Amino acid sequence: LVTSPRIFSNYTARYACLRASPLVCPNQALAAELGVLYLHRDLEGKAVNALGYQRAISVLKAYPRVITLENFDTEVRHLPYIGEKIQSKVTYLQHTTSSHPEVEQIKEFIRFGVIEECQTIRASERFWSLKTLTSVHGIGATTARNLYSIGLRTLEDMERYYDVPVADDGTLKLEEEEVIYTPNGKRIPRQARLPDLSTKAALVLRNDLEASISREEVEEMHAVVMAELEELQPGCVSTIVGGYRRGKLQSNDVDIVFSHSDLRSGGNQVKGLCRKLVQRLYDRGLVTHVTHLSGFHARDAMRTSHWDSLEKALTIFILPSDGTQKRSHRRLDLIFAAPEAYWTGVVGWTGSKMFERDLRLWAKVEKGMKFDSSGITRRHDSKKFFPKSELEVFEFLGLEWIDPTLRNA
Ligand code: DCP
Ligand code: MG
Repeated sequence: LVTSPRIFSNYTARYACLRASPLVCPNQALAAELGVLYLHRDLEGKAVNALGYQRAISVLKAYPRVITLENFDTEVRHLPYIGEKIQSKVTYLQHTTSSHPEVEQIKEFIRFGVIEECQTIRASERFWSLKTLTSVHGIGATTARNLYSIGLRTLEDMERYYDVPVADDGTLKLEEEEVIYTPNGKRIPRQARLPDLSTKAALVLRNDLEASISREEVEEMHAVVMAELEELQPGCVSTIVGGYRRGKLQSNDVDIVFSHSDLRSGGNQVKGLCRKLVQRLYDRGLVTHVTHLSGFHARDAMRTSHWDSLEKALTIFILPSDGTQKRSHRRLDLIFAAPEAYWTGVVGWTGSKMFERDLRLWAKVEKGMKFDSSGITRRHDSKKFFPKSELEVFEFLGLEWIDPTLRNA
């Protein structure tokens, strides 16, 4: 795949949704080094600068050859978001073009195999602390900087700060009201509501939640969830989306888009199903925590900033123990689309993040459409369109087909 010239035909395009981006590219080490600069800017809250690096990395991921000093001068520096500032005709894009990474940093990497600023960043205690603190689920860069400013540096500092109880054997434990995980169905305390994943619980579960998930386990989780769903509502369809669908061997979480196969039902079979499924998985001891459930908290109804209007639940899930292996808590995102919104849901959740960002931008700027996971809306008259396949989503938006495994922008 990496060497096939055809798949790279669009590598000069400004929009990530026009470029074919393989999982592993010929300039992977450079992308990783620039990734340090991206992460550093992101942790420090420099969003525009971070996006500049993110865009440059994304462009490099679609470049078909190993970058050398020669092709850098003849070609690479002229790619979008790299090298000279490009005056975009579209004012919407302008703020992103002014923050491209320094040409010199890429050249430095070609010459020396490292970027000096990255060395400095890697040697900085602040960088490692912020990275460590944000590794806890639910702790973002802003919170991490606040925690750092009051003296927290390590996860142990966080445990003390959040008052996580330690058991006699030195292991961390969930507080009584949070003891809800029962891999072999032993003990499920009755609770008035599904437990949120508190920062405290995230700290206790951090080793589980930080570990990556094999494709085999992703598939097993999917099968278990589908079996439960089939009992609740026969005839549902689903696609595992996210990084798994893009071919990643190890995922950080599992994302599944669901719908019902009966197109004539008008979505009645799907309405409210997300909640019911989560409750059922919880009753079975499969879901232990819920970090977000659309329509669950009263305050959700007030929020209008959701990035789509599909029913979804972000949960913590654990497979039942089969007696031979220890099971780990995993993040599991369940997304429910009405039948007509299934394919926009699948496209909208397959990613990558940069692919999705540019897909929305492309639809808006170039096609006068609003794309999101719940459908496509023509901007001037608000007419809604619901493509009947994934290919139709691409065709409708005037895009060439890009295989999911080439959406790793
Ligand atoms: N997505 C999005 N915007 C969100 C949430 C999700 O565009 N607010 C899309 C893009 C993501 C996909 O859904 O690629 C899944 O999101 P993840 O955060 O799970 O990321 P990945 O699945 O791509 O990688 P991994 O889970 O392995 O980290
Ligand atoms: Mg994912």
